[in-house]
Amino acid sequence: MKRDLVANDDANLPDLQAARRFLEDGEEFTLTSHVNSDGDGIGGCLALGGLLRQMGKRTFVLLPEAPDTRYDFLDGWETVRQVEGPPFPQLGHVIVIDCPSLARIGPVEACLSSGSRILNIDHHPDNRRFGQANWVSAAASSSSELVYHLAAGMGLEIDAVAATQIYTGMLFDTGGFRFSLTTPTTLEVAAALAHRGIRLHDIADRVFGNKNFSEVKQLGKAIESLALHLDGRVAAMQLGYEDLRTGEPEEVVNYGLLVKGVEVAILLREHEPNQHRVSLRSRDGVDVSRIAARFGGGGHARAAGCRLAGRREDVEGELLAAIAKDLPARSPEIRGGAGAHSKGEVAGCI
Ligand SMILES: [Mn+2]
Repeated sequence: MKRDLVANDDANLPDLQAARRFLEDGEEFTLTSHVNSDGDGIGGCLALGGLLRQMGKRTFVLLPEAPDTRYDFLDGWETVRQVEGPPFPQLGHVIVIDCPSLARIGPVEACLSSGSRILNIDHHPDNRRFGQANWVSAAASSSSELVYHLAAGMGLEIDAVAATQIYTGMLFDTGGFRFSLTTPTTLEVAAALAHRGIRLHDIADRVFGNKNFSEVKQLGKAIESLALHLDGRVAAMQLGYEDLRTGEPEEVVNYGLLVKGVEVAILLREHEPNQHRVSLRSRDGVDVSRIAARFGGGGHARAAGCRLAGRREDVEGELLAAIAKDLPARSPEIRGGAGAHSKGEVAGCI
């Protein structure tokens, strides 16, 4: 066991052993993640791919779409392939990272057949354990943190390259170690990675700064649309179809929670006319994954999403009606106003 192995209290030993056997048995692995892959998915795929090559395995990262250029500083980013077809390649050993269900890999699912064998690495609480092996823990900050525990448990050498990739996933999903999925173990793993000599401030700048001018202007548009509902407890923002030409920034939703007294933040992104991607964030008290699930979506308690069709006003009305049912009764201190919320807790990606 390596000196700096950090135990994950929630780690299930049979699951770890099954994951290990899966990796030892295969010779060639395709790693993939969800549509609109983020720092956790891309970082986790690249890290585990590199670690498997240490074991003499062949690995490929295949994503539903071209990887976000935000992560082009990660070693191996340029080798990431985007799925193309039909005809779709038929994959053997597949590692699915950061997906609660197989539907989340979008077009990559067409590359799976009855002969495909899947290792499922994920930290979503609603994970369906769809793999032949499942390395799943909702107690982990990120799927990348689970890659760390797996690699450490297998005695693999986590060098600065892998450390940078894993740290990127953890940093992204915890919003810079601020969100509710940040645990003592998360910080211990981050410290172990930092000891590899990775460039902490550079990574933070790449993940959270480094935006295009147009993206920052777009953020301004979203904030301009900010409106409060349900007695100031819900903040809603929207970006219309025309506003999304320069990208679809999901993290914008977090700005709604900056407002004192807001318990739930909503962002509607109209990616096609009258087709909205909905992002939900909450402080303690409202489980937005339940609200998203009512509309066919899902996610984490503090961060979730779904899709809705219709006019923006109607969609917003439906969401507000659903949220109103789940808002807890206000405590007297909250009625008193200022200082109602000391903790701004939101989870990371969905
Ligand atoms: Mn994640």
